[in-house]
Amino acid sequence: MPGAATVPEAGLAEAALEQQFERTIARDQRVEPRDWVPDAYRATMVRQIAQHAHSEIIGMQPEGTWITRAPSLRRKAILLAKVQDEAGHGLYLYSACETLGADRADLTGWLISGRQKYSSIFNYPALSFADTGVIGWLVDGAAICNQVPLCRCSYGPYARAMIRICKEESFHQRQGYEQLMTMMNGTAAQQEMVQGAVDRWWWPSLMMFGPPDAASPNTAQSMAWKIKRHTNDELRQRFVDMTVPQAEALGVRLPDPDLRWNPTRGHHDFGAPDWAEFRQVVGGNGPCNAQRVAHRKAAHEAGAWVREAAAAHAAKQAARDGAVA
Ligand code: BYC
Repeated sequence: MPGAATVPEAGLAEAALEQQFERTIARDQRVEPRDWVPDAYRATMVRQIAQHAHSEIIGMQPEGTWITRAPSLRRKAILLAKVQDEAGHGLYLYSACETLGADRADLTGWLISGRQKYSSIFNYPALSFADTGVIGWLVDGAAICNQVPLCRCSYGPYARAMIRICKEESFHQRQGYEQLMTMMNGTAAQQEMVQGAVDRWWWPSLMMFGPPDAASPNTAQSMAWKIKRHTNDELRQRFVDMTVPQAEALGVRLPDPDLRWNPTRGHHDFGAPDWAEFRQVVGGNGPCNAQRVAHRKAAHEAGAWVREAAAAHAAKQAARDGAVA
């Protein structure tokens, strides 16, 4: 019976590969693109990295609307550089995703068709210039809390991408804070503008960490695989504890009547975000979802000729190189 022996052998080989994978995770070593991984690990990593990449790319839009309206050349140059950094983060992350066998064109297609998610936070509008500072302070601040532990993620290419991204996000956070400090030392109208932006972005920033642990279907498995190192609620708490003294130094009020220091816990207590609103936004019905995706789709279509030209150039180059060889 030809082939009969190969089935158990294949099973044996797969079991050995699985053990090797489990050993890598248990020893806190990195999984690399050449390594065998369970299908579910690959699917989880592609989901998370793609969602992260899409967030960086869609995340250019709220602040991007202020580049032409920045109040000075200096602020325009800073904002332009910051938004370009987010594009760079998207590119490293799409590359990391490709090491798992994902196709870049598919990923973009899945973003545009709504099959893959991106962070809820970018579905809110940036209504005043102060919003660009608050996005730097709170949104990049929340991103750092979430992403510093991802530098120790079990998937090597993602962990390494996170190191550089975190350095740049830290710079963005400080730059946003510096902008807000300047505005808080300005006129009453500027101070009001900052407070209004904090009121708008506080709760959506808390939602960036994902649903509460009890409603997070992926956390347990992602922690077991050392993709996530902390739960959503642990990181949300860390962000609140980090941000409260910064808000005091800035002179702004965080819009939560339940926010207070709890000496017993050694942490701040805080109110619950509106999880119904979170579900609406993640489900595609936030204030700017349609606009964000339509804008990305239009940019993708407008860029088709660049992709075609680049592919034609690469084909010509390859033919020329082939002819020389
Ligand atoms: N928004 O089981 P859970 C930036 C989804 S951009 C939308 O807890 P998980 C920046 C989740 O994907 C930084 N969807 O999931 C850029 C899952 O989906 P499925 C963006 C959310 O993965 C420009 C479902 O809900 N950062 O810094 O264990 C300017 C259940 O959740 C959200 C990242 O992408 C959300 N907020 O944990 C400025 C970080 N939360 O299974 C700044 C990388 C959850 O239904 N990602 N979902 O398809 C992560 O760390 C994790 O994926 C999460 C969620 C903590 C977000």
